[in-house]
Amino acid sequence: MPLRPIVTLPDEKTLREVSKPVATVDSDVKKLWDDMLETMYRAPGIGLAAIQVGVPRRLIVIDLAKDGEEKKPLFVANPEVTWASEAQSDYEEGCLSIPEYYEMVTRPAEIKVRYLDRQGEAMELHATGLMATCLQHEIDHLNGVLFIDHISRLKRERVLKKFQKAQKLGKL
Ligand code: GNR
Ligand code: NI
Repeated sequence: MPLRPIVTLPDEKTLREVSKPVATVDSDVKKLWDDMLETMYRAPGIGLAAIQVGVPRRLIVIDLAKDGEEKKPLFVANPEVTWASEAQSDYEEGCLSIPEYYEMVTRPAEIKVRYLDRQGEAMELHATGLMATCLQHEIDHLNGVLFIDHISRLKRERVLKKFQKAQKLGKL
């Protein structure tokens, strides 16, 4: 089952789940990462959390390579932010679980993240720029947090209503 369907709003029951750590990086984890990566490339997107394919595990894939560039997938398990800069940065975010909606989000400009890599080894990564933004966006997913939680309540409720209404009308 390589390509998996992406969970979108209004399915908050799934998207608000808090994902559980993986005990070990085993073949099941690697298979899920591979399916997630394929699903993300196809979407296309630059990051994906396991809960976005309905699996409540603390697993992420990211690839910031542009079209035509060599792919460089990053496989992340059980990430923990160990440091965040005081300096903030603004980036216009989108989410595969909130199709066709984009809004500016302010987050720490740089972070350090401890995680397990594809070999199951503990790693620490210092992320800046788009990588810092994307990692924070994905780690939020593991905690049931969406980027619309970082914007105004008015905008958030408008988006949630739009997706609820679209589903009622059979348009999702
Ligand atoms: O593909 C994606 N693009 C993106 C752009 C700005 C900030 C975050 C992202 S992540 C998103 C894919 C996604 O929904 N990951 O959870
Ligand atoms: Ni997302």
